Amino acid sequence: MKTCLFYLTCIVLMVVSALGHECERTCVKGDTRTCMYEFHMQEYHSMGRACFDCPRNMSDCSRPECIAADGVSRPLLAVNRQLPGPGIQVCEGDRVVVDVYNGQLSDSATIHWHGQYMVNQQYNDGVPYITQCPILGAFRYDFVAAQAGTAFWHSHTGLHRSEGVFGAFVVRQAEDPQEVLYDIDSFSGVLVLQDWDHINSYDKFVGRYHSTLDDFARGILVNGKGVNTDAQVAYDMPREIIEVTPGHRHRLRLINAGRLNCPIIVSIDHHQMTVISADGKDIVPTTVDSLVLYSGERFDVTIHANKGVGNYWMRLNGLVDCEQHSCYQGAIIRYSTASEEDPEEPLFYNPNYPPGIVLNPLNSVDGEGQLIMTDLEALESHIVLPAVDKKFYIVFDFNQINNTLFFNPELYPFNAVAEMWQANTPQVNDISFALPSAPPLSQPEALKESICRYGEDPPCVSDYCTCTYTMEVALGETVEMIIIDEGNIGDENHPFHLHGYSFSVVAMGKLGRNTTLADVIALDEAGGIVRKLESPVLKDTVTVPDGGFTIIRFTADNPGYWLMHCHLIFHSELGMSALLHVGEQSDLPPVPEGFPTCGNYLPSL
Ligand SMILES: [Cu+2]
Repeated sequence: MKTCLFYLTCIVLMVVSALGHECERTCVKGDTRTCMYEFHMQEYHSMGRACFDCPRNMSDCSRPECIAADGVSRPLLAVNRQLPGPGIQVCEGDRVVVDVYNGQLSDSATIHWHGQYMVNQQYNDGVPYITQCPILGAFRYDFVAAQAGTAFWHSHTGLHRSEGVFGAFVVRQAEDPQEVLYDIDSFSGVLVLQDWDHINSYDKFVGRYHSTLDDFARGILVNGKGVNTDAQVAYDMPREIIEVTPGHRHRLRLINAGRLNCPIIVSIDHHQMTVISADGKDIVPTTVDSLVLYSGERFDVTIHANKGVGNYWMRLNGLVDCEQHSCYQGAIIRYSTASEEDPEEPLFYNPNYPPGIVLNPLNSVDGEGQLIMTDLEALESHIVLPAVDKKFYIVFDFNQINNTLFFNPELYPFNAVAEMWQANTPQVNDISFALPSAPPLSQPEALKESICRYGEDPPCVSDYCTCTYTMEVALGETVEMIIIDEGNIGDENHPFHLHGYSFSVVAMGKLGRNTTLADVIALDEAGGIVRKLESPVLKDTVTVPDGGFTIIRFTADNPGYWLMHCHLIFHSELGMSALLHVGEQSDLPPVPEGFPTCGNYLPSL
């Protein structure tokens, strides 16, 4: 019965996806709708039978339910047999109802709406064991799309996002303050970027932490498409094509849904980009030659199709974990009257920024021609209050400890194994975040068993400390978070993401190849850190430079339990996370009727 229902739904979905969803429309003031979606999640395969003779017959690669990717056949996890999963494009104020059907053989799921703050609809944030129980069968998300801008959705369970469970979530406005800057904001101008691999993430994760496998990516995809750049012999595959109308200014919405540490440099041959929005929030337009997106970030840009009619490369070059295998990709900016062919210029890996201005460079805060987040201005002017009620120091780093998830301190401790076996543990303030046994939002008593609080001694006896690390804030307090990456190991960075809020990015700095909490505090006390309090950019995800810091501020006006974490999936799943608890249980809307419950069953003997 379940299978029959599934296929019937699929046929309906195919028809719907060919026509476009009824909510995908020009937004008109006063016209808000209820937008219904069905998400069917299932283990699936790229280059499966739906792909027929792809890539020999190139048009077969675009058949419904064919996930061609870069032509490599591998298992994955998909929603509605699509990669990326179905995009949701609605208007501000629409009610979004998504029924998630978990068709996996043995795993649970949740969906997080990255970029929606869920004010008064906290039960929809989609974090397992924090805002809801994991979905075993089916679950309905039902919320108002309250934040306009470019966002995305993804599973927040295990490695799902890494396996393909993500998609665009775009909220347009009837009256967009940036409207004068572009002529066309098409539904197809949404570009979901991701790093890509040729094995599944579970093999990768287990291989990385229980054996000696690397954690490097093997490619980059744009809207699930691209050429295999890791192959000995390259063969053609369909690329993403962005059609532009000569003479017109187009709005493109870029999303990095990536999983490993693969910051992506985006540039377009012979065209500058004007950045108009960061993480869905309007900014004073800033023209650049290239920009970097870290996992979880979004930037909206406009490009002016005012060059010679033709085809131009949009180049995507990966950094850090995308460097070892020289991961790059090309999408095509095609003028509508141009011939259907690839651009003539050679396409190759280049980890250097193209000449000109780069926005958001990796681990650099003051290079020539470089703009960082504190150089941007929010479009709507605002002043950040000079005083804060609560200040938190959040130190990200890899620690060389006996994480009992991979080491046995009695049998094979960290220091007794060869270097190739010494997997480091990503932590926050020397603690590995542990999920409680039930979501505190609806079952607050569950938190008591595992909670440890910021500023208190954690209840740990060994060098591996794990608990539900929580920062407590009263409703309405102003908060400053000084996020530091000590950078002791490697030359990585961490993209920090906070649920439930956008925050002002007031400072960003780098002290050296590595640093310490004490050094950052000393620098700050000596007046060495200037905070930008006039119209700083508002974001929900921001990079923290290696050996440096990023300082954010916000008013804690959204009560609830909000996860904050590194957005790199191996890091967050290993506990580079913490919980922000704002307000009291009485500040929350009532638990929805029939909301599922969960918990451990360990009765006393
Ligand atoms: Cu990280």
